[in-house]
Amino acid sequence: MSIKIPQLLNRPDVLLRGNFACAGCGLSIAYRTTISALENPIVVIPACCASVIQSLHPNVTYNVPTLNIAFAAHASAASGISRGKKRRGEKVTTVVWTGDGGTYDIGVSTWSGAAERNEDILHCCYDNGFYSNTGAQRSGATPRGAVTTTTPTGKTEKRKSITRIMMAHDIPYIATASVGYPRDLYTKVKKAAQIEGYRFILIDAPCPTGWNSDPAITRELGRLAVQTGYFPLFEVENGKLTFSRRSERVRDPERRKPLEEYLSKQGRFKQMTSEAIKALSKDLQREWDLLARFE
Ligand SMILES: Cc1ncc(C[n+]2csc(CCOP(=O)(O)OP(=O)(O)O)c2C)c(N)n1
Ligand code: SF4
Repeated sequence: MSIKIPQLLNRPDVLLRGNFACAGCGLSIAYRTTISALENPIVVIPACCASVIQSLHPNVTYNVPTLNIAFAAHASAASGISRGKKRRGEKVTTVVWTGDGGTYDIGVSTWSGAAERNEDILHCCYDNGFYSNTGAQRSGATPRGAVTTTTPTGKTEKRKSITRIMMAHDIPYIATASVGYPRDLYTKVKKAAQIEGYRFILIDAPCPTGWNSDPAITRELGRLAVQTGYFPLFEVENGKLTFSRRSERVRDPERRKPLEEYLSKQGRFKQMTSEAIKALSKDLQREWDLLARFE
């Protein structure tokens, strides 16, 4: 019998039955793991799949206080909540919960301002690498070569490095995590919750519907992303970067699983030629090298 996080924590589930998430949805695993780790969370959600899966009014499947807000307003709204609660002496964790569209693209101005002011906010981005709820369009997080409805032959540009953009804001805590390693994600959220100021966690969250992958292998895809070097796990504390144990292990490209093992399990990469895979590998290694400069 499998034991679920709420049972382990002896508290009610934060995401109730009857939600609209697709089978194997990485976002719902990421949400449940993250929000379960927090005491008194208040969650601010802009337009994205997370605002859709909660169900239709008057029903709601989020079991914590939640504010749905326009795309370009998430971190501004969260700033007001965080300051208001502090003024009243109420101890809460104000969370911004966005997709990659709301973090990499639409919504940059709101979080960049809040990060520059070092607002007391935990910003979590579940990254599925495209705009899933509006029909799988490309985003700044879409990797080179991936098919989306607006890149039908594969994206020709590289994926944006949101963590390096965040680093330029000199915020106290940045981490990457994956639904493939929920314990690592849980530990990082717990750590972030103890820190004051703007904190950012990027969570690799496979989307079987948009990636055209088997819903049963969502966690496996998360682990493969790390083991192939596609998605490095690390933390940045006050500007100093440390690769997490599982990524430190595959720092040497020779020790990584072949990238093809990860790509071949997703329909969005099916059309990639060996040249295109080489170009993607080059992007990935370049990002590793740039990150390593911050160690
Ligand atoms: C200013 C604005 N532009 C566009 C939209 C339409 N829209 C709603 S959700 C969405 C995509 C969200 O993508 P992402 O943040 O990656 O979350 P996901 O859908 O993948 O969960 C878009 C383009 C909108 N609501 N507001
Ligand atoms: S489209 Fe993707 S991210 Fe959205 S609910 Fe379905 S599996 Fe989750």
